[in-house]
Amino acid sequence: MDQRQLKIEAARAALGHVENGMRLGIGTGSTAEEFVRLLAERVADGLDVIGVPTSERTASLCKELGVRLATLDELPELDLTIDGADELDAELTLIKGGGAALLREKIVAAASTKMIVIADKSKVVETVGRFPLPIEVNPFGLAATRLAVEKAAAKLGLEGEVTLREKDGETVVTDGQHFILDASFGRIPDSRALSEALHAIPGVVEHGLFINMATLAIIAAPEGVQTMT
Ligand code: ABF
Repeated sequence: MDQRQLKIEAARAALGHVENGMRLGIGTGSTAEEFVRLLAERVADGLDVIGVPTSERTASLCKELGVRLATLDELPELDLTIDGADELDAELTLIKGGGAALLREKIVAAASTKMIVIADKSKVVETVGRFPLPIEVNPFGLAATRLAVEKAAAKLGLEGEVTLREKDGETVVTDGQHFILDASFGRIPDSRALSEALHAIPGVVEHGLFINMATLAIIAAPEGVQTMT
């Protein structure tokens, strides 16, 4: 079974948690997109749900496939968010933001009663941090913010390169018009301490550590689909 098929299996299992009438947060990334495709098939068959997308990219796909959307201002309380992740551990601490949508993903997840993470097994790690931690920052004072991030991490014994994300030679700009710093600190044993330290830096808008937000993870592996709570 290839990786795309695993993503589809995780997405299919998550669809089993979607009920008629639900207000859904809809994630970003290739796994979340498989979920949108399957959801759209169910919508075409009469399932009545309304979605709040976590990115412009997801909004476009939903519109193209006929999934009804609202803004988070129109629907400030959601029943369930289904989203992918770059990494997760056994406590359901996540690293997200590889797709540069972490701010909206976190706002939408925080507005949801439940959050289901869908992923293939390659994303499960013992301790998060193999995947560089995305940190969304305000463009103003970028150099000062980067320095502050490095110093805050060093106090926690974390060191590594903190690089400005670029794509095709251009700085990546998020849907919220911010930049992304990718921090290669390696394993992050105390994610809560790092989260607090990053939140204390004024130029940091948000970071990709999602702690105590996911209520269930659906993990697809060649041997079958498993859940983690
Ligand atoms: C979003 O998409 C992100 O938070 C995460 O960065 C990424 C995972 O993408 P994929 O499903 O393509 O691996 O969920």
